[in-house]
Amino acid sequence: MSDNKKTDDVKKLNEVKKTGVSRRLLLGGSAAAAGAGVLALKAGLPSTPAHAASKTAVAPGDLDEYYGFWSSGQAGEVRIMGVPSMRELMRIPVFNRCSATGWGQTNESLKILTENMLPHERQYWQDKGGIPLSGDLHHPHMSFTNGTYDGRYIFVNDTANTRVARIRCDIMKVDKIISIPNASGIHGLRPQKFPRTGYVFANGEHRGPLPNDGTVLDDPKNYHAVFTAIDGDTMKVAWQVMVDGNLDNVDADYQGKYAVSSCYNSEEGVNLAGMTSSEQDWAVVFDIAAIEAGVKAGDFKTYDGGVPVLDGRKGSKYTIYIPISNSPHGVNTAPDGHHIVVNGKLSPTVTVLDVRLFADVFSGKLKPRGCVVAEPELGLGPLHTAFDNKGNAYTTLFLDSQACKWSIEKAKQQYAGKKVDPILHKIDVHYQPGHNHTSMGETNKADGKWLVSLNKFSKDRYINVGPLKPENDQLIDISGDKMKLVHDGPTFAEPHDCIIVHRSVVNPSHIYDRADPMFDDLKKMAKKDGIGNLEDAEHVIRDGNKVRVYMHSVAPNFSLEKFTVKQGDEVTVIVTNIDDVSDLTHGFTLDSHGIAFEIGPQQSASATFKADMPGVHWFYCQWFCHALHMEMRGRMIVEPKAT
Ligand code: RUQ
Ligand code: CUA
Repeated sequence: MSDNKKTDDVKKLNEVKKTGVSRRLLLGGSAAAAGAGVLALKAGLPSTPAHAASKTAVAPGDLDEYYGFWSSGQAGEVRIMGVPSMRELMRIPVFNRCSATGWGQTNESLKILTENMLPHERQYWQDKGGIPLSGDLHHPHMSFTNGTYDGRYIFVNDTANTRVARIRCDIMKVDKIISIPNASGIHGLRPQKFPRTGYVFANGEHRGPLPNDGTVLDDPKNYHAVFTAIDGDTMKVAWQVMVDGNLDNVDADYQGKYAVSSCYNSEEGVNLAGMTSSEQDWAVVFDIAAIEAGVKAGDFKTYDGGVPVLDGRKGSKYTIYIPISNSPHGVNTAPDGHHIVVNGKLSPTVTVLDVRLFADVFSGKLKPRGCVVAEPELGLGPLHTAFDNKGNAYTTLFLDSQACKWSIEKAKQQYAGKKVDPILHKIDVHYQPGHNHTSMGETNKADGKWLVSLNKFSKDRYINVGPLKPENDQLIDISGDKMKLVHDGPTFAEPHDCIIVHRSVVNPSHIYDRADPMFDDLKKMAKKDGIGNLEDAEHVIRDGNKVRVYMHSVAPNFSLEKFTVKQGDEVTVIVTNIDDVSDLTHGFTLDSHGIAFEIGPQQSASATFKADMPGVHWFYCQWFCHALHMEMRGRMIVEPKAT
């Protein structure tokens, strides 16, 4: 580098410091191009916060301000999006099998997928030859500390197989999956917001017999839905509460005292005195301290899994049932910390509860509906509500295909008898929105910049791709008085829900940490095989008809260019990527054996298979890692069985 060039770069860096434009713009670009980039960004990116949200285009080389964590419904994975660009950045396999990363196939992922299975699931898994169960992932939510995201974990539910999984945000991979006993169809899921997560609350949507062992069959009167609190640190079920009705969605308060679930009841007149109407549905409030005291006092039964199940049916001291009109759906706590919105679904209204009044309902001082402080009529099919930092709420109207912005305060005034209209603005979305979400909107750091509407139908918004159409995720600028639709983004099946997290909260690592406990099993195995260090392993260890093949990868080589086994051997290949450069991922694919997995920088991964075909089988690196990537391969030689 010439001295002149150096001085130029220093000048530019100083300018960047002043303008706040990313240093990355300068790397690799010519002086002129970089200078022009700085000017263009200066012109196009007003720095006042009031206008910041109107800039939707994220220029090449520039970074998004938010991470979006998107569920993928029946595709079973989580997707990381950039907001506001709406670019898909990464996929995190969870309840699916992933051909790119080897999820559902490496020994490490199989352990996570299977170690906490319930016995019947394990049986089913084995009967299917170890193929991962399908998944239906609806609700991704980050762990909280003091009412806002803390960047540790994302928790997700699987409605299809009654599971809850946890994603480590430092490496963006799943580290725990548990099956929830005694419940069916884990649907609504939210972490405790305060003081921290803490509990992860999960709703069992379907009602079933307890225990579900064949003693009760076609007798729906004896079916129950079960609410579950999972310890987010240990990923063990802490306790469960049996309720009346079917549970749908859930949210937690900002005080750490309550969880609130929407609850619809298809039953008529089940064992409940004082029920005013057979069609009446509820919001159920769970008193966390009372439940914990009940567990301590032994006021529970155990069924599957030995976890305490408390009786929280109507009239119990653990719950209150607040009557809500027909079939409520989403439950959303406002960032003001006091209001909880229960969305009417079949009713055109949303019901606003005030958390501060719950204690009086529990004590009997107030009637259950005494904690209702507003019930505005918004339009047809209100499903979910999101919030800004100015006291406004944004509700999806499924049947009207609209987003409705309304004022919580005005809705309260209207409920108190004043003649005001709480609705501030409506816009069309395309089409039939389910969930919506605002930037940081489920935390006490809601910032009122962006709203995403997750629409279930795209219909005519994209060129036709056949009978199965994508869903349509729309980005709406909410920084002004009026909502402004600024982006359409197609998505594959089927983002039910998302969260939008400021990037300052999330700090993933670039490479794996060799000291990470995730490698402990492999280290132990290597040690047993007399190998001191996975990193410099080039070993083929025979143990009866089991063979363990240790190698490392370093661009563009595997440390073993061939290894030899016998037909019928059970072979485990363990690869450690000793490259320590960001983005230098290798892979191990074994031809015609269904084996392919990712090995990130400084990661170890392994897979086990049967070498039942005699002959020569090539293995190769499937991530383009180097100019000589194509040459990064080797041979497995399988000697035929002696006849
Ligand atoms: S629910 S479309 Cu599965 Cu989140 Cu409301
Ligand atoms: Cu290593 Cu391609």
